[in-house]
Amino acid sequence: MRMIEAETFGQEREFPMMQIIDQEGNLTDDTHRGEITKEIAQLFYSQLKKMRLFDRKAINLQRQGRIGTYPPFEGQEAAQVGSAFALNEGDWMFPTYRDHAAIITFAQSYYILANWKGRIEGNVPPHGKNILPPSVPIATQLPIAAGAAMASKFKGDPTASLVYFGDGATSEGDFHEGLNFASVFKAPVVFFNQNNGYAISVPIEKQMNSKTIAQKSVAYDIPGIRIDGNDIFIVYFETKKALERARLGKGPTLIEAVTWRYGAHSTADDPKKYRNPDESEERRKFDPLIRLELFMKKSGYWDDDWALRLDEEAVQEIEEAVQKFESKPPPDVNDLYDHMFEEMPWPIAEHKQQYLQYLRGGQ
Ligand SMILES: Cc1ncc(C[n+]2csc(CCOP(=O)(O)OP(=O)(O)O)c2C)c(N)n1
Repeated sequence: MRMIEAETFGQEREFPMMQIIDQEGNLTDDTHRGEITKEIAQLFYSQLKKMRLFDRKAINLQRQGRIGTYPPFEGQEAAQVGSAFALNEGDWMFPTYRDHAAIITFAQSYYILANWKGRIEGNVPPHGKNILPPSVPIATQLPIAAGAAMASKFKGDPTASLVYFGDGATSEGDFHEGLNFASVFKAPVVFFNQNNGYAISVPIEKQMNSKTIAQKSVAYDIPGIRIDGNDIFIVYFETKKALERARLGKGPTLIEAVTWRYGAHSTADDPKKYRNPDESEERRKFDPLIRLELFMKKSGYWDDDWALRLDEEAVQEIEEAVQKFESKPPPDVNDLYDHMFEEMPWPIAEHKQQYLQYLRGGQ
């Protein structure tokens, strides 16, 4: 009998895509109708628009040689902004290299720009914000987030952790270790996956046989949900619910937010080599900003003057942030070496001395 239960288990658990507004801006679920006010819609739209403009600006900065390699996120704004807005002030964020919109929203600052210029300040979030530096080694942040959440729990600290990762990360061992530890220890952590269809050039169907990422929650006996990652309302309300559940000691949740990256994996690759450009244009039908605009127009929440002012303010805010980070004095060369170890290992100390000597004009 146990065999039969095991065989039917997967079939009983379906992971339908959850949504509150569809791509035409229609409300498809009434659950949160009372909470979706003009204020919240305008707040969400403002941040989505700012982040889209920021992303385009950052690509231009990279093209002009003013920052280093940059991983764009256009298309993924709702997934990042909606989930970041769901955090409480003292919660913890574990972002990846693509999650600039999540970082800026939670930090309420563009400090992360400095990171993409190789500045140490880019790894130090504004005071009082618990944000780790963006993780570039894929999935390594998941066990770290699970461990940090376990620490919060052991200390009786009422905070939750939110950890971001892509679809590709779910094929790494660290994904499974992170979920297993979090499940066993009922750690207050939310695993927030942005399924943007590709791990660099590898489409998701070549990477895994699982039908969804949400179903991977079954193996760890934790709740798993699949949401429309381009619908900021479902992202916000479901992330908030999962974070509250975590804070109540009920353990982790896996959220799969289905979305799309319109552009390149990073400014170092050309998506035309592995993806039909028409496909990305097709995806604009599901755009997170357009659907919110349509919803706001249908609800009487849209105001053309407000939208115009918003664009002007956003451009100004981003320009000021760029000026601020570009007006900093050149970085201290010691920053390259001084912050990893409490006691510097000798090969690094030797390398540092050689480099300083080279800069002084020696050999
Ligand atoms: C451990 C590790 N292996 C390989 C890489 C090279 N790499 C950088 S990004 C990437 C793809 C990650 O895809 P996904 O997790 O879907 O995130 P996305 O880039 O789509 O946001 C890979 C393989 C890396 N950074 N770290």
